[in-house]
Amino acid sequence: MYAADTIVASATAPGIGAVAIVRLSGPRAFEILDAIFRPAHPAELTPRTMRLGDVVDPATGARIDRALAVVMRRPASLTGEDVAEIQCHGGPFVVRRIVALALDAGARMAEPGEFTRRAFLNGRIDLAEAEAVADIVAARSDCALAIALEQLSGALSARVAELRAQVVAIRAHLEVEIDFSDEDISLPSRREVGNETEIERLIADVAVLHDSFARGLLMRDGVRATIVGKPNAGKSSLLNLLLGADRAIVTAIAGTTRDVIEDSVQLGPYALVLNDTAGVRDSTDDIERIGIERTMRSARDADLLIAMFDSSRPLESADLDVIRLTAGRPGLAILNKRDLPAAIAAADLRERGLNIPILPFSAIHLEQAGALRAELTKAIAALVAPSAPSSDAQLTISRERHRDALSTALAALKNARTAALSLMPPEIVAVDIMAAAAALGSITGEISSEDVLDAIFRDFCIGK
Ligand SMILES: Nc1nc2c(ncn2[C@@H]2O[C@H](COP(=O)(O)OP(=O)(O)O)[C@@H](O)[C@H]2O)c(=O)[nH]1
Ligand SMILES: [Mg+2]
Repeated sequence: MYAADTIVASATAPGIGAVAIVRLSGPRAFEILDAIFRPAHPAELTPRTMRLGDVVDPATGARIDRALAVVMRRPASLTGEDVAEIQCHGGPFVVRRIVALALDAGARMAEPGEFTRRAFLNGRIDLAEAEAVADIVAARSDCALAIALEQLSGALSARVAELRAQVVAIRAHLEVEIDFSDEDISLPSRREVGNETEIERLIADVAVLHDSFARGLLMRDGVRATIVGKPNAGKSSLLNLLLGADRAIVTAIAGTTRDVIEDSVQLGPYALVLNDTAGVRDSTDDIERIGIERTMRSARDADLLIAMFDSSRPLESADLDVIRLTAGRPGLAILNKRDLPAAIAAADLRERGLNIPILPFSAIHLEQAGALRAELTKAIAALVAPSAPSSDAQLTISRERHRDALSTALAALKNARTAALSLMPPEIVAVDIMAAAAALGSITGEISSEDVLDAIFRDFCIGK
């Protein structure tokens, strides 16, 4: 299906850069390029070959910029349509002028994500791959990039297609039962055909992919860690050390940090979003009390807790509160200020029930940052590692739309299982089976409504 009109937009970010790209796609792309671009050495336009020339205003003949142009013929192009691109100098005014010339020559301004949307509609990429394009643009860490690239390469689409094919195969078995149910011939019983075991295995496989969402989200958006500990334990010092900057105010006055301070760091392939907090203690100061409430909220929402203890001071009730906060949660304990004479040791924390790894530390010694980063990287890796080492356990989904589609498929398969087990007529089981197939198909866009497409491509920028 080809769009009738030709769209244009700057494919590069607004602002000043060395180069900007103006992109045209549609049936008139070459004609419009021809109208506004004069090659320096006239010759046939060879697809995928850059040509030097001038962008000119066809109305006046005035030169607008010296630029490179390239064309890609349909269907082997980004959008599956004829595509022309002009690489011009990266100034906002130049770009606006060239886009305006293309509009005058008959193009229409592209909507956000319209190039990618056309690529999808023309079968160049499926919906999951289109979403991966947006995820690559939004990636903030190596692992966010890695899952987006995996999805762009079609690994997720292939897996979903595989699952869907299995669902359709069950449907085919049911079809046989439906066709022959009126006839007086002996069919293998449904149990022999194996519908239940097949459905059972499918439920398990779909669940594995569905459950990878928690991990995928951590990989895509980063792991949220909250630093908790009593005032003066060294939380803000730790944040500054990890960020390599004086982000939070550090003083010897307990209760200096009032609000939650957030910033993020790269740790190996991961992004870690750090929250420094006011600290855990009873306070009569109103502002500090609000800060402490926020500490508790941040700690509750965190993926990982960094619990700080001051080794130079005896344990207090606030430390015990911190130990309680870490119960059953992924975390790393820092036994700080080990450069000072020790009042407590790791064993004291263990005795009080602390059950996460403990790192003896000194936040005022810069050279310790490496050890801290290594420990934190380990803690994050444990969090995002697949729980089951099965072959497709590495495959992760990272979009709510995919998770929701998989939940729908899962629920439909479970209904089908119930129906099959209670020996419902095959027609009834088939309804649920088809619902599962439809839900899986919606991930790659086999079945997709305009609303779904609008919601997905709305998040793209213009020119993508
Ligand atoms: N000797 C020593 N002092 C530290 C260490 N870490 C932090 N401090 C000091 O402890 C005080 C409180 O630190 P701060 O980071 O503000 O603690 P917070 O209240 O937990 O945020 C400051 O004077 C820091 O310089 C450490 O490892 N050793
Ligand atoms: Mg502080």
